[in-house]
Amino acid sequence: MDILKPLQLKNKNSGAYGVQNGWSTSTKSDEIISYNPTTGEPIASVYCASLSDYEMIILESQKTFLNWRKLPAPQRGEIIREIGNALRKNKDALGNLISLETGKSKQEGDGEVQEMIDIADFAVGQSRMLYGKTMPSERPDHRMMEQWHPLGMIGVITAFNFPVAVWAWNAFIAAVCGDTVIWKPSPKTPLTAIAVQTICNSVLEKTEFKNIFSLWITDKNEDAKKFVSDIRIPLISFTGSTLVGRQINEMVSKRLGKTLLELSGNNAIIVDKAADLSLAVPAILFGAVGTAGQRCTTTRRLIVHESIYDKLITALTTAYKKITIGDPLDKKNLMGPLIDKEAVDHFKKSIEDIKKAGGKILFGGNVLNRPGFFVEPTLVEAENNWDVVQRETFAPILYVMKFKTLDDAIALHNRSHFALSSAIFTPNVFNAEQFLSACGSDCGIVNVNIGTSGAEIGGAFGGEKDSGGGREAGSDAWKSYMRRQTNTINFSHALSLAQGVQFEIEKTE
Ligand code: UN1
Repeated sequence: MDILKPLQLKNKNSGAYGVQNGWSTSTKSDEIISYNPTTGEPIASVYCASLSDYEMIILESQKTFLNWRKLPAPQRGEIIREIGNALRKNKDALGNLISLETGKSKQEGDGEVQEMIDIADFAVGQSRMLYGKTMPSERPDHRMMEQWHPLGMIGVITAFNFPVAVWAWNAFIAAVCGDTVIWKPSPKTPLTAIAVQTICNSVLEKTEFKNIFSLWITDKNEDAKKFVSDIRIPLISFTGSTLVGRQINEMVSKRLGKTLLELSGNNAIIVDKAADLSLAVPAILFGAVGTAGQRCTTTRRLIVHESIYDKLITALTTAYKKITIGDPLDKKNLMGPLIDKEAVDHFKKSIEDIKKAGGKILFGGNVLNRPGFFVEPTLVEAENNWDVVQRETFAPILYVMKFKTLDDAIALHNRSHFALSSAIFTPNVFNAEQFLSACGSDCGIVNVNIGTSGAEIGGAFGGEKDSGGGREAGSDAWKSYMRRQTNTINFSHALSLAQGVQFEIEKTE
């Protein structure tokens, strides 16, 4: 296939990088097939990484870490700068592959590569800003400070929906912090992972640090459990469902390891009575329909002031009719397929549950009768407390509900197990500030007059409650990849104890 060539992908690819000579040559294991969700047909296959591949990857990564941590952080940043440049060169080809393998639109596929480039640039700057504080000591001629040191080998488990950007948030920041990274991508998107590893290798092969990034692709639950429970990996960063995140958290906590969890969301937009609908409508559309509703930041609930409800529903249904659905590689299409049959089944089940609960379908609700895994973007009048509304269906279903007062809207908004991303559309500064205040949205991401999805990398990304509590990407998320060390240095020639404690042995003449 032409799309695979520029990225050096073959019909059968190795699913493990980081063994002694680079890619594993083992062909004994099962093959993982990558399917094109637009047609349901196979694209190419990958040899599943074996447990012996895994052991070798761990050893090589560990060896690399011992030297990588000694390289001054700004020099580590230089290597990430070059990887960012290699991604710039491959943006179009990688964007195509993301679109082919995940079914997201070409524009969004390219956007995902741009997100990688942005975080690479950010990481370069961060490499000169791994700041520790100094604090005044209570003792004379003492100095106190803190330093940040790398943790070691970081395990990164990513989901199919953002198959490369979320890896880059973790990997580039962890790398400038001095960690090495072992990646277990979703077995639904193995090809994009291999392509990214290949692009990184084009830079790393020229350095002494070939194994700062390694890859092992497996679809075996048992192997994933081994990875998560491996005491040699101090931090597991996981992006995926709350259900799996909870299991991972238990396994990692048991060994007192650290986790960074980016889990499900049930993100809502509040549309206030004087909201500018020319801003709100396109933001709702992108939030609910972008990536076919398969972002963790997808807008799933719409809480609308009763006075503008009819007007907004009319504007939305008119806009929904114009959404172009089809081959995501064709730039005229705004929406591609869901990832696989299972996702379509979840969509169907939710539509059934909506009907049973008495929900009114205002638009869509059907699976499209064509090859691949296409469904209609769907608008439903629903009640917040219904089970189906409370769970995250990874599909383009938007639940609409009304409110009278902002207090009611905020209460409705926060009545969810999840707390990832949220937004309000209002020109009213009082209402906007109330939503941003401690008594407002309980989410990790809270926006005014922009939608819930499409966050920039500069901020810390993550949510609260069942959304996991982790923070990745910008701001001070780098601290998750490092261990903090507190230092007290005495330059007084006398030993004094803190808290004024006296502990002296009586002097005998
Ligand atoms: C995800 O869906 O897991 O904010 C990540 C966004 C993207 C990242 C989404 N920048 O929608």
